[in-house]
Amino acid sequence: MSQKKADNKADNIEDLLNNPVAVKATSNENKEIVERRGYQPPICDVFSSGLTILSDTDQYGFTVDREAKKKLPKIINHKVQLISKAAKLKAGQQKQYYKKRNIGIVFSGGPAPGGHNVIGGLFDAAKKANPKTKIYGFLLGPDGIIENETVEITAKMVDAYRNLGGFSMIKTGRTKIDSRRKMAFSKKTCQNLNLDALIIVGGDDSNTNAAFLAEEFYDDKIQVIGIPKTIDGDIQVKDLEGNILCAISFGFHTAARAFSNEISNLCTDSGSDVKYWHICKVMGRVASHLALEVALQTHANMTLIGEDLAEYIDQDRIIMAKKQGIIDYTAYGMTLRHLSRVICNAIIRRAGVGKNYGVIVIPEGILEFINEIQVFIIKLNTIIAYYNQTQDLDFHEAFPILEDKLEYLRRLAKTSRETNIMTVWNSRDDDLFNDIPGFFQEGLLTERDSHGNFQFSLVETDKVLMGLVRDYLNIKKEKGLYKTGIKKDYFQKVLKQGDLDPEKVGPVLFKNYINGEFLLVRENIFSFKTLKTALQKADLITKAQEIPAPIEKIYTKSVPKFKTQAHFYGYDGRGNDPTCFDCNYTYNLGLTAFSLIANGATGQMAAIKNLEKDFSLWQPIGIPIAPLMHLEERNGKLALVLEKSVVDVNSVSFQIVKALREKWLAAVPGEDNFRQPGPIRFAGKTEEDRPITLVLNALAN
Ligand code: FBP
Repeated sequence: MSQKKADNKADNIEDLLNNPVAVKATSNENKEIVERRGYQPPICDVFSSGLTILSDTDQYGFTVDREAKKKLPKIINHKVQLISKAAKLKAGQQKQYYKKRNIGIVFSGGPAPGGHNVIGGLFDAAKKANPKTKIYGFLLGPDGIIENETVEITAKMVDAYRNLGGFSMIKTGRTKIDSRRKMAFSKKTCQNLNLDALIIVGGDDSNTNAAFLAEEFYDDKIQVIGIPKTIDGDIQVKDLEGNILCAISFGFHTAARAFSNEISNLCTDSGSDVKYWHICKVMGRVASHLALEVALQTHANMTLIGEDLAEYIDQDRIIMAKKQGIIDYTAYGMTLRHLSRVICNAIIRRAGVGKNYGVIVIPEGILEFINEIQVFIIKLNTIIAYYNQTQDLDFHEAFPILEDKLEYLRRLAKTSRETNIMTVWNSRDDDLFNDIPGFFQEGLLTERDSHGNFQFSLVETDKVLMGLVRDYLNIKKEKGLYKTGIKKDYFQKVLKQGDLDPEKVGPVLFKNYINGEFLLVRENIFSFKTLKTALQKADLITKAQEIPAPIEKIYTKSVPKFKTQAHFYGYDGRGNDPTCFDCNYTYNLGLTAFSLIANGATGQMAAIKNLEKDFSLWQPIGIPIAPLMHLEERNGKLALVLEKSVVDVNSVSFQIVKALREKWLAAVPGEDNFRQPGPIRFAGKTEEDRPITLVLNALAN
């Protein structure tokens, strides 16, 4: 290209870039974002006067863990605190409430839609109480506290992120403040910033951190408040009597709605080109709350719920064992093999009515509920943690490739009996482990996160399961038990078009010709050769004759093809802009956090009671974190952590999903029962403005 031509082109591009249409079309801003930023969430009535008071209540009790009592003595006796509106306080109190403060806030763990509104609510309340108050954002999660990396949050920053998803304003990280050293650095940072209070927005592990920091900072009068965040929805708090204090963590509704929209689109697609089974893995590190909500939102053909599998009892095995006078412990809980059979049976039943397609939802954490896998996870956690504690190099650095890791395990199995040092891995474990596919072994040996958690999102759970399903389907196919049902009138039409008598061929070809709406090829016909033999035996053709084309066509159609497409729904939904529910919830959580701080609380989690009800009934409260802690296996040892809440199989929402399972599987002639929730709509009234799980569970009260 000549220099002149190149210059012209550059000028042209400059002109184009400055063209108002191009400027608008390529801008980062759009109408939706502008509308979102301008939305002012409604505030709970208790905040309307700008002044609140706290009162401790004995109405709600918890079973307190002995270890929690020992480790968190200063905050263990804290009570649930009710927040109410105040018109005026006593002079001293009022001064305290409105005093200038320095407040730090940190995001911890995975992003969850609504985090920016927590900052928005906190910022608005704090600045209203005293415009001189400063809000510091710790950058990149708890590392920001340890390393004193902060930014002072300004009105401009808050306004830029109002009602928007992600944690982009100050970012997040997964570091745990779990050593004396990190604790000391954190304290130093808070003292250097002259902090009055620290707010930790996080999941179970981060709220655990909040409790330990509250205990540590107690005498320095630095208040620590937790905020229940995680798309997994596993921070739910009930008291001893089952009263719901926190129905769900923030971000859950948005992620579930985002996943549901995508999965419902797949339902539409699969029901249109009728050739794929879509295997949808949805996030949720352990609990299956997200999968349950997706089931309610989409009515996908099959949704597995981990907690349900854990409850499974194989009655046949129990009866068999009883006859032999023994107890078969393997009958309790679902095995991977058995689960693959349950899935196969559903696929075969749908195929029988001509439906070689569908949508299966698999929760990311399902393996946690499969006994045999759970045992491996715990044993390997212990081995890795022990190695890291006793050797200079990290386990994964010492054994970078799978073969090295397997070799180490092999050695461990051999020496376990002799040395008595690390006895959790014996030769039986090693044999069983060597039976599973390499990519799955690799998954189970994957690096644990900073909290010692197994990283389910890194394991191709769906691949493991669907591999077994495929094998089992092939066995069923070979036995002639997996066939595509052929619509009777279609069969009759095709045969008549080929001048053949369907009434003569039908009973020879199909096992249910007389009564069936969808015809199933006989089990002894599983190849062209066996088909030919059957036709000859019935004198429909001679040995010399070929299989007539219409019969060949019908037979070919009756042989099912199991084609799958795998999808993972996680990071995408986690980054979605929040639903109205999450916008309102999180803004009010920010206001609640400030109210707790202004009233001197510490070691509490800001929460909103009655989330399952109408907004007018939402009740901001403070929940003491310490009494919610219990002992759990982490890094191969028992550690005091906030208890995760998994799906309650007796809950109304689960029972309803269970009762509708068969309907949604739709292994009968006719249409599927898919539901289309549609995309997250920010403006206007949506059909349901809170998680369906919550709406249904509220029916129990
Ligand atoms: P949090 O509990 O920290 O909010 O994170 C939840 C989650 O999104 C899980 O659903 C998922 O298993 C995990 O984070 C993924 O972790 P990472 O972001 O480190 O890949």
